[in-house]
Amino acid sequence: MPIDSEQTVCVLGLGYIGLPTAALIARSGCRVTGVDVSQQVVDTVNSGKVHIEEVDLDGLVQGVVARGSLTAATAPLPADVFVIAVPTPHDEEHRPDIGHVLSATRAIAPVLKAGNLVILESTSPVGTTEKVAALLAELRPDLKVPGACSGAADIFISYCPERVLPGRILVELVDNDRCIGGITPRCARRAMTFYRQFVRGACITTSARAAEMVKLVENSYRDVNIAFANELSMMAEEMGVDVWEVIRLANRHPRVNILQPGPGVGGHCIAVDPWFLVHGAPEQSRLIRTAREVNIAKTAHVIGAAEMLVAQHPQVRVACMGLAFKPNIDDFRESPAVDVAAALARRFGERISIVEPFAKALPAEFDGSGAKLIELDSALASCDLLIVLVDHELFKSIPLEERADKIVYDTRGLWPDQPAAAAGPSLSRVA
Ligand code: SAJ
Repeated sequence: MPIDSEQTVCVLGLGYIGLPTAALIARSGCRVTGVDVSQQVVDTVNSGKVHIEEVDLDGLVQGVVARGSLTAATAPLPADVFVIAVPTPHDEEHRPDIGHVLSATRAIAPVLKAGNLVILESTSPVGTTEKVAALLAELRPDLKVPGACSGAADIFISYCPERVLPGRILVELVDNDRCIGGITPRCARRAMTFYRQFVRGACITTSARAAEMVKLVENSYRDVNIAFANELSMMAEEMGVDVWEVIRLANRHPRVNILQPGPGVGGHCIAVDPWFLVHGAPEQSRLIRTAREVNIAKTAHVIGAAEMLVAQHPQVRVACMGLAFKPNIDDFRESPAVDVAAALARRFGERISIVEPFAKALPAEFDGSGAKLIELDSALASCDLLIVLVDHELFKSIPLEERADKIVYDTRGLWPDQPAAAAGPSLSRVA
């Protein structure tokens, strides 16, 4: 479905969501300006290149830039549609910071015209879209802004969160259902018309506040369920039971589907978004807050257990297997695997080696520690204690004969056939 070729779109924020979104809309036949505060990002995109790793994104961006459908700039130009996809971080006390959303709103205010559609896509605390509307009403008293005027408004303002999985972003941006919340029902319908032009999934309208909460609920749901698995893993370790077997067997019940324990929850969404909900209703969000605390505690638990194991085997070289925040990707930010491996490297220095097939060099957390990045084959040859932190396919495929006599602390349940007898303390294969 090609977009109306006259339609112009301005996407603010050229990060993991903004750039793929801008490129997809451009591919659909629209003229897109991608806006980013970083001149370096703007120059990279304008040269047809990408500054982030995502499957097939490089070819797509190269094509739409070459055709002139996507251009990057450091400030917004007048357009029919503005899509805000900037980061919403939180401070040390987990208070959400919508400063970038408000800056982007200030940046588009001078170029807004009657008939324009403004869409917020950034994960945001409930009520943020209303704040965007209030700010626009303040900055542009000449425009009738929805929610701040009586009768038909001059512009449309909606909230539509992305829900794509890193590594599948281009597929999921098109195929996933979209939940579209308007400041008014008219705003939601206008945004739905826009998304229907390049989304194959269902587009469902609601209020802006509900759509904001939907996004936060999705990631909190996953966080709570991972916390359940992580809590089970610590309980099973205490009781001397193999948690992987317990989960495998419990999941044979037709209505039970327990997720997998690990060294904690990483990434930029699941470990962050629940705090937005907790902050919005602190008294009522006991379960969600506790789940966050359980998942944070799991990383500390793994660090303690791994340190104990390494200390108990003073002559043995140690390999930490994986640094990414989840399998088969090269993203090492917000990764519990990095937290665990870096803690070991700081304490045990040169005894620690890191195997990470997706890394060319160790991240800054390892600077000065003495730990080294080594190939899998040299780790298997030189290290007798393996600490599995990421379930990369490459690690899964290591046959039993290459690891049967190793001591293994497997935080991901990667090798169910690992003989427990080879493990020394009760930690082996217990996450
Ligand atoms: N994890 C476990 N056990 C599991 C599943 C995951 O420990 O059984 C860990 C992973 O190892 C990782 C973390 O959770 O450290 C998060 O990984 P993920 O694959 O669950 O999710 P993300 O962060 O890559 O993407 C999530 C997705 N949200 C949901 O699945 C509800 C994605 O659809 C969202 O678009 C994305 O957050 C986002 O941008 O909000």
